[in-house]
Amino acid sequence: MKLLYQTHSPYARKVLVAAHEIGLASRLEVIHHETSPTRRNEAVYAVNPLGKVPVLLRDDGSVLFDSNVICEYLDGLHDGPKLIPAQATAHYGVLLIQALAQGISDAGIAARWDIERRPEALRWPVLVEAYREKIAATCDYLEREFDVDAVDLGAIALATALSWIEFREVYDFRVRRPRLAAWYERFAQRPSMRATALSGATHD
Ligand SMILES: N[C@@H](CCC(=O)N[C@@H](CS)C(=O)NCC(=O)O)C(=O)O
Repeated sequence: MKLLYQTHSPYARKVLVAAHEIGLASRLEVIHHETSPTRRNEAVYAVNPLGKVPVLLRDDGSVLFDSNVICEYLDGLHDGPKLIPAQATAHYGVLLIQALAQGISDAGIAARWDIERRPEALRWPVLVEAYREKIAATCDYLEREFDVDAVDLGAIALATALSWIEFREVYDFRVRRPRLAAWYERFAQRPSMRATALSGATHD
């Protein structure tokens, strides 16, 4: 299978960390693609009408996109402990944490447009603060509520989202959140995380 990837995407990294954790990374040919709404990547658009990575090209020629969809698909390909547990309470607990993590990445990327990507005259600091407030509230919620030491899709999504906001210096999630910070430190030491460090600049 081919994974259309980006070395500085939290969503693409989430898929690759998941693949490492379930022993499927060696089955993926990882191909880096630069994407930006301001610079059309034809190869990515050819397989995903949203023009975004990650995209999974399966061996039978079919295509999956969106990190949530790809992770769920990969989780069905192995017989080990599932990243998305079947039992209802655990299942929705994991999906909830994944949703919060996606929200952190989405808000972080949106904030970064107004921090450094948009032409200076068009930036709006009010919007940056509004997005940072969402990230702050989510981190506060996680500091109170997130109490998991499992390696599941929620944890993977959260670790890759937090690593991205730190990598791009969008928001310091460690301030006033010792539990979340300590959890992240432990998770970041996993071989799956160490094998997939974020790197590279955005090309708009
Ligand atoms: N919800 C999608 C988000 C994917 C996404 O936004 N990818 C970014 C890279 S970080 C991208 O390719 N952006 C290009 C664009 O917005 O045109 C997922 O979870 O896979």
